[in-house]
This record gives sequence, C-alpha cells and structure tokens, in this order.
Amino acid sequence: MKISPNHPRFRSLGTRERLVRGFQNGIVAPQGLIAHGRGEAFDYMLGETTPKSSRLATKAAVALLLRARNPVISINGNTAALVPRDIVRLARSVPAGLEVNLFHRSLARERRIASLLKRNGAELVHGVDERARVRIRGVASPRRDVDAQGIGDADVVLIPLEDGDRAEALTNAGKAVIAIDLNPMSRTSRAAAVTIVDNIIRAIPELLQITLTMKPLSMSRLGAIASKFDNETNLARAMKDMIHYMQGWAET
Ligand code: PTJ
Repeated sequence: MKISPNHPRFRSLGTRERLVRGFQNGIVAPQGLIAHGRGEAFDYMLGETTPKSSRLATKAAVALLLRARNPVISINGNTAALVPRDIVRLARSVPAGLEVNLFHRSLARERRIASLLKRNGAELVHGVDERARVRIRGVASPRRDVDAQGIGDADVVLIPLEDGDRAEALTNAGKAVIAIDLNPMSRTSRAAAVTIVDNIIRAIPELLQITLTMKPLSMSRLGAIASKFDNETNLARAMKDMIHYMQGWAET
C-alpha cells in the first residue's frame, strides 16, 4: 500500500509495510509481525521518539562495542527487514561481526537473510554454516546453536528484539550483552548489561552516529563511560520517560 507522507502516522505505517513485505519475501517470521505489535504499544508510550535514557544507554553500548575484542551483532528476521543497510554500516564502522540467529529457525530463511545483508554491503555473515556451530548452555530454543567464530567467540553481543532465555544464557556465558527492546520490563531488558529502550528503526541509526563520534576516544575513556552505566537505574529512567509522556496526555 502506498502511504502519503502527509499521513500523521507515515513512519509507523511505513515500518509496518516493510515488515509485511519482509514476511512476503520470507525474511520475517509470522510471529515477527505479532512481536512488532507489542513493540508498537511500548513505542506509543515513548511518543515514538528517542528518550534521554536511550541516548545514555546508546553511549554505554558504543563504549562496549568499541572496546570489545570480538563484538558480534545478532540478526533476526525483523532486524533484517527493518534496518538492513544501517545494521551493515554499523557492523563495518565498529567493526563488528554479523550473525544470523533465528528463534523460528529455518535454513531457507537464514540464507535469505544472509543474502539480504550481503546485498546491503556485508562481506562475511556468520550463522549459515551448520558445521561451524557450537551450543550455548541453558537455551531452550533453536537460538542455542551459534557460530563458533561469531557469537560463540564473541565477548560483546548486540541482540535486537531477543528472547529473555538467550539473553540470560549469553550473560551467563560471560558475554557482555547489549539489548534493543522497547519493553523495559522484559527479561531480555533486565538480563542485559546495557539495554537501549527504543525502536530499532531509531536505535540503529543512533548507534551508528554515536559510534562515529566516539571512535576517536581512548580505551580508558571508553572504559569509564561503560563502567559508569547502570542498566537497572537506566531501565527505571526509561519507565519514568514513558510515565512522563502518558501523564502529559492525562493532563490535557
Ligand atoms: O526472526 P526470528 O525467528 O528470530 O523471530 C524474531 C522474533 C521477534 C519473532 C522473536 O525474537 C520473538 O519472538 O521475540 P519476542 O520474544 O516477542 O520479543 C520481542 C521483543 O522486542 C518484545 O519485547 C518487543 O516489545 C520488542 N520489539 C518489538 N518490535 C520492536 C521491539 N523492540 C525494538 N524495536 C522494535 N521495532
């Protein structure tokens, strides 16, 4: 459907269209459409804008990524459909690895996502070679099998739109987990070292821009930014941002 740029919900409707097209092209799982609906409800409570709490988390996330020995970005269907170009640009600028890792796993969808990333400039995409897989303990879903050179070896993993099970298992495996999740109360948000409570369509461009500005910083400066950040406190800030926005509505 063609949406007029004058429509007040132009961006949000355009995002839905991208997901529907992604579903029709075999990139997005049907369950991904439902997951997006949940995300939209939380985004509504943020006024569909990036709050200050998310900017603080983004800086801490960039500090972790830039200090990492082997940072890896985990890609699922929704991420690939919504931000294919910017996620590849982010991976190149850190630099970080890319790994396709699906909850509703199918080899055909993994391959389609990997080739979408390659068409958007990625050189190497982990996660499509079954022989290269190792298992993460404590994960009940097919997401437990990861690439030995990718997430298996990573010290920092960025996981947009993840399930809590694997976020906890990755943390237990000693990896620093960065989550992007519009729900500040989810198990993923609480298990991560840094959670960016924002829509992925705004969070990835913001991560990219802040990476470019923070790249010249020294390792010790980056370390100070990362260690000053407290995820629990920041999640409480994100919830206050939502309450504040809703109070604005209640008082009008
Ligand atoms: O492609 P697959 O097979 O790996 O499946 C991907 C989904 C998203 C279906 C899978 O990871 C899943 O079931 O996720 P959950 O457990 O439903 O969690 C998704 C979380 O992401 C929820 O907390 C949503 O609020 C949040 N979310 C949804 N859309 C967005 C979002 N967060 C940020 N930006 C969004 N656009």
